[in-house]
Amino acid sequence: MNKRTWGSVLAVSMLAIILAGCSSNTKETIDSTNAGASASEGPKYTFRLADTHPEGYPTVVGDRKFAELVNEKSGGRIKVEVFPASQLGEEKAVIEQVQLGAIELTRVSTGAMGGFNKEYEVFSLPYIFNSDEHLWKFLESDKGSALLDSLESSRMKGLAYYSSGARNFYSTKPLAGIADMKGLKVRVIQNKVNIDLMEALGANATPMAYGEVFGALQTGVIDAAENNYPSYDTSNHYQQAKNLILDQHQRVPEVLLISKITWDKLSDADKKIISEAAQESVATQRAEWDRFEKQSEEKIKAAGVTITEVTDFTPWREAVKPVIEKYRADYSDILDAIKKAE
Ligand code: GTR
Repeated sequence: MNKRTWGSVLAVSMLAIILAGCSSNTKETIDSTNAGASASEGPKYTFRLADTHPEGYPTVVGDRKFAELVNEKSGGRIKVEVFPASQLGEEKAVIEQVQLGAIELTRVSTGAMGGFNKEYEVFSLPYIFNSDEHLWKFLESDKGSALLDSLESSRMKGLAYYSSGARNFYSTKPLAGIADMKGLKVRVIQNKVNIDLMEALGANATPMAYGEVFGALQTGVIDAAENNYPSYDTSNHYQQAKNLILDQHQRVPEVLLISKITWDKLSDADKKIISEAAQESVATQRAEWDRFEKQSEEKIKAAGVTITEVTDFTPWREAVKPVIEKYRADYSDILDAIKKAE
């Protein structure tokens, strides 16, 4: 190459660099000023979403729908990788990681959130919701949305609630009525309300991680635990604790969370993408919940579990009244909103 050719190569290259610079500046301007700009323009992210449940469980179906919608709405720019089956750790440890921003997203039980945000303990109060319909009317109310936002003080942001049905006790020992609860060692999700609840029923609360419950039932470290039909099924607890009583003591919804550290980094347009995708994934999760819950119920019945239906909830409601009374003053405004949603 002679000097002249070198000169033109240099000039063309410089022009290319200048143009590239201009176009990237233009992009940034569009991203930060115009939320309606093409969704595929802007920073690229890959977020991890942790869930304790196995693939195919209704919450994981919801997580995957959320990930698909985020991908679609961002033109492939924001990816959410779902890690089911506690691959990233048990709920309490995952929530701590989410607070630090080390894991960006998680789906957990609001029961597990009780230890991190006092307001969330309200969901563990017994018999405050009469049905799933009542629960959802509350979750979709202004107070329900305010509770999602209130997590910001705990370094997280709630994006959406998911269905989780009613929780029932199950034991390795006979469990045909409230009197059989006396003296049972019952595993609970760790929070203060659950400990008081077990005391009111004459049982002993043993808080432990979900993943340890099967082994603890097997070795007799605990006698009993409690959960909804799908968890009782997929955790295989029904193979160890074969006495189930349908007392429906709690309806503890699930919640999809994002780390506040992650949230604060996002542009308004990306916040909108994440929020809308979360809200839109709820319909899929709820439909899958209804289907899966019936399927689990049939499986449990066919597995030869002894199931006791509760026809009169009065003795249960009476026994746990002191728990509600103890917390009523702390949660009076939330409890009023729950009552209003009846
Ligand atoms: C399930 C819930 C899980 C976990 C589990 C538990 O119903 O979906 O997220 O909290 O209960 O009892 O630990």
